[in-house]
Amino acid sequence: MGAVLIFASQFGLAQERVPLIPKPVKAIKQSSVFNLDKHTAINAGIGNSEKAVYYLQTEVLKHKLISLSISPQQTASTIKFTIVTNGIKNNGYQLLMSENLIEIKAANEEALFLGTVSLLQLIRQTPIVNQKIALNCWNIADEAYFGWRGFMLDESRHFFGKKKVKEILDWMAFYKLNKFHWHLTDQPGWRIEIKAYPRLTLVGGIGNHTDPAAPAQYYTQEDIKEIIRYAADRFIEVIPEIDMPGHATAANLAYPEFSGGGSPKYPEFTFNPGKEETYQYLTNILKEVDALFPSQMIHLGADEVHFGNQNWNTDASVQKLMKDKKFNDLKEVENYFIERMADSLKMMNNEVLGWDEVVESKLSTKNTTVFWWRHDKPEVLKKALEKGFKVVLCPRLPLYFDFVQDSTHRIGRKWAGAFVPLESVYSFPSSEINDLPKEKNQIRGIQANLWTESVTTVQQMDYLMFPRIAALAESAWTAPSEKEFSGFQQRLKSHLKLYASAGLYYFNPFYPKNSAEFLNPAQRENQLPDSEDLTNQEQQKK
Ligand code: TNX
Repeated sequence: MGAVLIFASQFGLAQERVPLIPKPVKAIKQSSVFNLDKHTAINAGIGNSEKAVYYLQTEVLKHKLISLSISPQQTASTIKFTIVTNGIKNNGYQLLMSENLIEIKAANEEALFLGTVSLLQLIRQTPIVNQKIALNCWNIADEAYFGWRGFMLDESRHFFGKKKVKEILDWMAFYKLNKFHWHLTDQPGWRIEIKAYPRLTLVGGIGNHTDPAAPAQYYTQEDIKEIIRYAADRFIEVIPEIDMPGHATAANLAYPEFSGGGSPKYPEFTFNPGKEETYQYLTNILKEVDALFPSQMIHLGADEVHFGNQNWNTDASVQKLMKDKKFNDLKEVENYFIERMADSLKMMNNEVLGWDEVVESKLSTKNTTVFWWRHDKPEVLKKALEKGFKVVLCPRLPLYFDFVQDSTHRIGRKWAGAFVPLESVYSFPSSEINDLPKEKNQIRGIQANLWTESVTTVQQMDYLMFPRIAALAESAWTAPSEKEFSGFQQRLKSHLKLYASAGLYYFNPFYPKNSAEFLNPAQRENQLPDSEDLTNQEQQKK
């Protein structure tokens, strides 16, 4: 009987779920407890772990009001950071916990940071009692499945500002997401200061999707640098998007001399591909962008040009270009434009990123990453892979976080009756996508995109992001064979409590089943205005 009990309890321990999102490769529960308090010392090698150590100190102080000091000595309660030269893969880490010592080991500082994030998740989910946090010990060995774990925010349609962006970066770090794609220009507003062309923000920054007369809102170059630094402290790379040749309305209001006109529904939508001056103008803009962003990648957009390029059919300079180059249709003009701009980026030693419309062009596959967004066009993804492009997967279904989550929700974009429930984000990518023929590493990773036509308040943003961002993180980090939705849901429960204490207006997927446990978002939601019922532009076109 005794033996059975012992066996059962050991089995019970092994079965216990480590409360981490994303789920690590391996986690074995230990029987010991590590008490973290103000006497706990941080032991770190010099010159290789400062950022991770500093992050641990500031986060523990912020969330638990405990200040940890660095000490060269190992004490009876130590957290030790070690860079190891062999045995751990580049993007992997080990987190080894025992009664007196927590060790984080990795091959580089970025991976040490990822191990620190895991430790912080354990710390934040453990209550503080008598000024001590009694951490259950785990031995964890972990590594990322995808290298690109991205989130895109559109701040042209609505502008949210530095405070909210920093908050997003905090949560991205919490979930080991590492690429912040910043959509800074589009029809309603141009949001990045360009010194050579001040009217881009002074005029182009005026208005947003709901109010064309809203006072100018934009990021100065100092603001941009501040955000980049904040992200870099969390090992997040910031990638700017300057959308062209379509979605250029705001820029064209500021500098009409470079406008290529639009269509009745999308006036002044494009830059003019027929004028040589346009290429100089946009190259000058990209040079400033390149100097600001250390990522050495710029996203050129290149999406949905056909929405508003009707004017090209009659514009004298575009017509001349078509005649000179013997172009047969406007798609060839579009390809020519994007190839010219890619040449400019190449001179700046930048990688070219673009939405999946660029698959048709002759861009160098070596230097270009295609963002596959049209989930209803799997053939475009296949073609991108066949041609040899690198790809980031961000299909509308299920990775557009502006889409409503189910039929009863009022917040989000209501798009042709399609929803993006939590489970669909969790189940991405499907085996059909995983099994597509490709070279190793051709798929760089996955990304969720938050377009903000329907997002006017931070509450609406929270509701659309949380907890779908947690599902995104696990889809990006954890190998598909290791994912399991019911386990994820269990681990998610205590994360919802963190959302609540952070004051987020999150969606509770367990409501009403567990409503007593959490705040009641369904009721709160009724107090918010309905978001706009956006029509599907593409559908209308057909
Ligand atoms: C499509 S995705 C767009 C965006 C819209 C979004 C709304 C893409 C490359 N273009 O301009 O904001 O749908 O869901």
